Formats: sequence, C-alpha cells, structure tokens
Amino acid sequence: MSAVEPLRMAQTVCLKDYRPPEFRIETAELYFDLHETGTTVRSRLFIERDARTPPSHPLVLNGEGLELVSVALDGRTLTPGEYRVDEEGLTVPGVPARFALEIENRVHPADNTALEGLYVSGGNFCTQCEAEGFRRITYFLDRPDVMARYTTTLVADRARCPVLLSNGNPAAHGELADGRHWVRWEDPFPKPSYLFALVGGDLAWIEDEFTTRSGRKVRLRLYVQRHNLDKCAHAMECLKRAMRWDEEAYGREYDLDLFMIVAVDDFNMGAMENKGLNIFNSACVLASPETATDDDFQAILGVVGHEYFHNWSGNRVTCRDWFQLSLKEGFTVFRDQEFSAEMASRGVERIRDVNALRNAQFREDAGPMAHPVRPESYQEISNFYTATVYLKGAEVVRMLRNLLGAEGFRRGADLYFERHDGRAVTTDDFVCAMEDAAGADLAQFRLWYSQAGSPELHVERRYDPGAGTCTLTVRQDCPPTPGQPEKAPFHIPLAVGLLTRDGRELPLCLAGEAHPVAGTRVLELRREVETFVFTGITEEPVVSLLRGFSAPVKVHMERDDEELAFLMAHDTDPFSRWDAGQELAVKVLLRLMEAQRSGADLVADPVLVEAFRRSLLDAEADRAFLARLLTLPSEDYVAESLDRIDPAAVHEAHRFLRRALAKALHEPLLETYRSLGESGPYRIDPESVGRRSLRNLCLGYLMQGDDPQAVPLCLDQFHSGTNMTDVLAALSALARSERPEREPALEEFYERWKDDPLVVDKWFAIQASAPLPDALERVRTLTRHPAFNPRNPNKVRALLGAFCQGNPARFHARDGAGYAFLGDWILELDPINPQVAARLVRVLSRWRRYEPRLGELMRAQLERVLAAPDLSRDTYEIASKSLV
Ligand code: 0A1
Ligand code: ZN
Repeated sequence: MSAVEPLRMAQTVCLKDYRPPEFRIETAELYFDLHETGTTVRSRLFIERDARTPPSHPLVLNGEGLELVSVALDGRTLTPGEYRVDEEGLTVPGVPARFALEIENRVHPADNTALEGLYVSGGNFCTQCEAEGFRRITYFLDRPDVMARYTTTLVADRARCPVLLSNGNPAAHGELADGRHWVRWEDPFPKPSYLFALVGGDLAWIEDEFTTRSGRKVRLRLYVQRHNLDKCAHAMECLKRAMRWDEEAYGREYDLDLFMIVAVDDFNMGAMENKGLNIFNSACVLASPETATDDDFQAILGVVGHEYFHNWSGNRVTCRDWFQLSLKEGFTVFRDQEFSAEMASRGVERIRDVNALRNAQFREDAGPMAHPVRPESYQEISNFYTATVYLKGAEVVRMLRNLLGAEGFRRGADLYFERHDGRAVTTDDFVCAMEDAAGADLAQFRLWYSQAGSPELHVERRYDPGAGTCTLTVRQDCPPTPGQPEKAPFHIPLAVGLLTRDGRELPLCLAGEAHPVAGTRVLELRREVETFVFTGITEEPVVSLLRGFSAPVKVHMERDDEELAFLMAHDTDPFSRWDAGQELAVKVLLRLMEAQRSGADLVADPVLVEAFRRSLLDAEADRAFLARLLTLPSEDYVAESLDRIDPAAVHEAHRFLRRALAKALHEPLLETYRSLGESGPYRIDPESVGRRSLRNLCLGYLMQGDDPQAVPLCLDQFHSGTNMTDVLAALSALARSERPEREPALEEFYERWKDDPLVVDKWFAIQASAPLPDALERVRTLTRHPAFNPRNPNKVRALLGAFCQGNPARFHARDGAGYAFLGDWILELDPINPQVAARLVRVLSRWRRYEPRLGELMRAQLERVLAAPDLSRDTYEIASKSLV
C-alpha cells in the first residue's frame, strides 16, 4: 500500500444523509463545579422523542473524551448494563416518549490544549463549543437543529474565580463553604449547544450602556485581564456602533438585558458569537494607539461587528446542519463588510475585501480542497471554516443585493428573520425568502451554493462607429473542481460602465430600451454566451468591467497597457480603477519574468512608472485609496497567473520592480512622505488613517531604493513614532533591509514590548516574513525563543504562519528546507492542537501548482505527515485529500 491511500477509513458525513433529530432537548439545566484538574459537570435534560421516531429507537448522545460518573432516568440511577458508552458517546435504549435524563461526568480543562470544549487560558476557564466542542463538555445532542433553553449554575473558588459568566441574564448567586461561591444564569432564548459558553476567572471589566431604539436599556461589559483595561475603549465603541447600525440597516434590536465580551489569549479563531457572551481572541479586542496598528483597529471594528451581528444572523436564526454554515457566516461577513464600509471609505474597504477573497478563496477554489459554498461532505467540520464558506459566501449574498436592489434585498432579509426566528434552517430557506419578498426567480442563482470553482468571463467588445453601437460579448466557463468536472452556467450580475476618452461616463442604453441610464449598469448573465449591444455611442468608449467587483469571478479582456493606465487614472469606480492598476502591474511583472528567463535586460515599463507617478501626484484623491492603488499585487497573487509557480522568479521580478519604482519616483515619494508628517495627537478617523498609510507606503518604497537619506528617515520614525502604525512600518522596512541598523532596532523593539504578547506577535511576524536569505534559520531560532509557545495559536500564526504563508521566496527555498521545517512542526503541533496543525497543512496542499521539483518536495512532506500514527481527523482529512 502506498502512503497516498487512506491509512484508515475516515468517516465522511454527507449532506444527502441529513435526517431530522430523533429526540429533542427542551431544557438543559447545567451545573459546573470548576476545578482546573477535574471539573464536575451535572446536567439535567428534559427530552422528548420526535413523533416520527419508532419507540424502539435508543437515545444516542454525543460525547468525546468524557469521564462518565452516573446516568439517571426519571430519577432512577441506571446500572452500567442499562446504557452503553463508547468513544463517540452514550447510548440509552428503552427510553420513554418524554423523560428527564440526569448525567454526571468529569472533564480536565487544564489538559485541554486543543482549545475545544472547556479549557484554561491565562489562568481563566473558558469554552469554545462551535462546531462540536459541547460534546467535550458533557453528553448531548450536539447538533445545531436541537435547540434548548439553558440554565447554568457555576461553582468555583471565589478568590480564584470572582467572575462567573454564562449565556443569558444573571438569575441568582450565593456563597458556599470553603471559600467557594456560585452564580446561576438563565438564557430565555432556545439555542443550539454550539452557542453555549461559560467563563470563570479573575477578570476586570469596563462597562457601558446602550439604549435600543425601542427604549430598552442594555448593559454592555467587556472583560479582560486587569493589565489590559486600558486597551478596551475602542472595542466598546465599535460594539455600540454595531448595535446602532444593525437597527438602522436591518431593523434588528438586541434582545437580552446584558451583552458581554470576554478576551482570552488562547483561541483558535478570531472570536465566537455565543449568545450574550461573545468570547474573543484578545488580538481582536485589545487596542491602544501605542500597541495596535490602524489595521488592528480596523480589524477589531469588523470582528466586533461580525460577532454582534450573529445575534440575529446565526443565533436567533441558526443553521439546520453544518453544511449550512454559510447561511450564518456568508450573510454575517456580508453584514460586517457593509458595516465597516459605512464607518470608513467604501471604496477602500471594498478593495481590502476583494484582495482577501482573491488571495485566499480563489486559491482555495483552484486546489484540492475546493468545495461549494454549501459543501456536500466532510470528515472534520472544523476544516470547513474556510474562505469559501465565509468570503465567497458573503459575495453570494452581495450578488443577491446587486440583483434584487437594496430595497428588494432588505424586504427579503426582513422576511427571512420574521419567518425563521427561533428556527434552524438552510441556505435554501434564505434564498426562498429573498425570492418571495422580491418576486424574483433565483432557481439558476442557487448554483452558486452547489457548484465550486471561480467562474471566468471572457469578454470581447466591438465598436461600430457607423451604427453608433458598442457590443459586449461575454462567455463564461468554470474550471473543474474535485467531484465536479462539468459546471452549468451561473447567474452572474456584471456591473459595467463606458467611459469617454476624456474620462466622462457615457449614459448606457441597451438595444430596444427607450431611455439611457447614467453611469454603472448591472448586466445579468445566464447563458454560456451573452451579447449586449449599447446604442447611441458616438465615440469609441473605454470599457470598465466588474465595477465594485459585482461577482466573485475572474475577467479576461484584451487591453493594452495604455488603456489600463487610462482606467487607473480615470475610472469613476474605485474598485475598477484599482483593479486596472493591478492588472497592469501583473502584466509588467510577467514580462519581467520572461526577460529574466531569456537573459534580456530588465526595464521597468515606462507606462507603469508614469501611471504611478501621476497617481502619487494626484492631490484630489483619497490618500487611503492612493496607498492601495500604489501597492503592487502580492507575489502570491502574481504567481496565480503562472502555469507552474516559481516563487523565486516571482520574487526577483517583484523586487526589481519595487526598486525601479523607488528610484524613478524618488522625488515625489520623498516629497509626499515629508508633506504627510504627523501633526497633533493620534486619531483613527479615515482621514488620519489614510495619511499614515500613504506616508508609510512612501517610506517602504524609499527604503527599497538606494537612497542614503531613507535610512535616517526610517530610524527617526522608528524612534520618535508615537503610535504602533508608524513604529511598525519603520521596523518592518528595516527588518526587510540588510542594513546594520536592523538588528539593534529589532532588539530595542523587543526590549520595549516584551511584556505585551500581542506586540511580541508582531515582532515574530515581521522577522518571519522578511524575505532575507537567513529567514529560515532565524525562524528556527525564534521557535526556541522564551516568548514562543506552540500551545498558543497566535504565536504559531505569528511565527510559523507568517513564514510559510507570508514569505514565499524563502519558504519555497529550492532545497526543500522550508517544507521539511513545516513538516516537522505539523507533526509536533498535531497532538497539541489539531485545528492549528491542519491549517498549516493547507500550505502544502497546493503542491501541484508549483514547479515540478518544488511540488515533489512538498508532496513528500504531505506523505510523511500522512504516514504518522494517530494523526488527528483534522490533519488527516487535509493531507489525504491533497494527495488524491
Ligand atoms: N463562528 C465564529 C467562528 C468560530 C468557529 C470555530 C471556532 O472554534 C473552533 C471558533 C470560532 C465566527 O464566525 O466568528
Ligand atoms: Zn461568524
């Protein structure tokens, strides 16, 4: 048997096998006696058999890694012969139609390094139950379509855990002997077990209040470790804005008397929307100007909004099963993106979101883990919290808005919330609500949920001066993905505009229509080939395509450098303007790679250089937008245009172009840098953020050229900067240079911030992503640094993630040393935290996309991982699917 064949039969869960639950849990009364080493959990469940379930069927509860103490049915303790326990759960045969089941079991939070279920972080107890963590706390019907009312009593040592929190509203509390105390919480809203949470510890908090638009007062609390109290104000402000925005944009009010956020240092993801008690990775909450960058502030706004919005899109209306994950995640990402766009500059936010989608989701769609927004099967659901489910899912919702219009979409959302409140439903229910409310036919649109892959549009345009027409012919196709060799055509909204040669928008009138529409127009594609004829066009127009990135597709149209440079200067749609610049830069970089290969002289294209110069001098433009416009596409993005990726060649071309731009534009870069100096105290309004981002972009370029003036400027900014955005931009530029000032700056930074774990993460990441020849050795050394801790997911992401995903030139070293290093760490991390290990395996999964020599070395590491005994289901699924 070769190592490629599955070493054991992994269980696959399929959407087509979905059956409604045989039993329902009406209420769950939970009792926790919290001790780090052994916590006792008692639960009293009121259970009812579904009318369709034959009486002979036993009750089967999920449970993993639990120590069962006792089971009682309707008050009578069962003998061990009356039930069965195995590694997946507890089976009780012969149960009546309605009954109370009492279970006592024990768990060991201090030994829980997987961070699923009940665990300890920074000395405090906390939980993570999505997707299937509750079964690691107690035996339960741990599936989202079983919704119960919870009452939770927490008992702990008062000195060690003065704060005891759970979902809902506080109901009672009291003192016990031996310094212990108890608190009872009641959650009036039925919820699935994945939304359960508890927290116990010595936490400090800040408090605020929000009055809902119907006049109810809600208490807001943000709990952190005491030394972080000064870093909470921003998150609290974001929360209040999110609460107001959801009322205004969707008419959704908060529903409990209390809303709590708790920050913990050890967390597998960004945050979790547990009902009334959101638990956050501290990286997504804590911020002060001295310790967090503008990007951090921005991310906190998005994540706080995201988790809050889940209260409706996820909690009040939840998922029937985990195949429907995008029902809550796609919709909620769409909601948080729109929220962030309204709080800052819409165009810049859209560019940020599209960049994330292209870099993560398009790549996922082009690899062995490609799956539809509604997957059809999984081995481990934790592996499906993906860019496809989240980011493409959000684009699918956005397309609905593009097709139905803002008003039709809002009516659809209102109907969806009203129709399904308190229920566990499907993505199809969501589309039905949109269809019913807007009176639309979305039958073909549903393919976005079931077909994987990024559709490609091939556009041809023809101008006929005699007839005064401009014809666009659009052909769509979608590459094959695992299990889906052929795709049916998608229903695609394609937003277009036509510009005159002096940059004016042409009014658009399709053949047969009476009146032209000014500006952007959304064309609907349904068939494989569609033709659109615009009439009344008296001069040859420049076509602006996919405005606002109206659909998650790739567009191909013949355009020369001049036309792209024109659009980069004049398109009225910020996304398309930016995208034209990206396309131009990719073309130039590919030509540079070609020149490298053939040994020709390398020259930076004058059209690109002049387009960059013109943009840099554009005094009217929004600075945050300019910073985006003048940022070259990432090496990874450029690599996607190649048949077989050679990361070193991409890196060399990229480096050459950056240096060439730095030299050619030295004067305006220096001038812009100087003109944007800090004035007054730090502010995080869009204007100030834009100024810093453009200024730091200029610094980055200046540090790439050979200008001797740049280093003193950079050092000065590093030493005198009063906010982390400026200090880190300077340090990052130094860390990427081979100047002697690099090491002292890195040391100084560490000494200054060694007691702040989130800042130390930045210090790790900057070194790991610097594309210098010694990167791997440095990363290896840093894994032995006292501040590195493989049990902390943030540390693993900061060091190993930044190297393997953020430093392509060095990670993909020709000798395969980067791959072997990653292989070692996957095997080391898998027994500690399978989710973290499995995420690292994904880096290797795209081995087929690389030059054969590199691809083979990547594949060898996958085989090595797969051959290891006792691999987690998480890692096994990704490694084995990557080799098929
Ligand atoms: N629902 C959360 C994401 C999340 C998923 C799984 C987790 O642990 C395994 C934690 C968080 C969100 O979308 O924010
Ligand atoms: Zn979410």
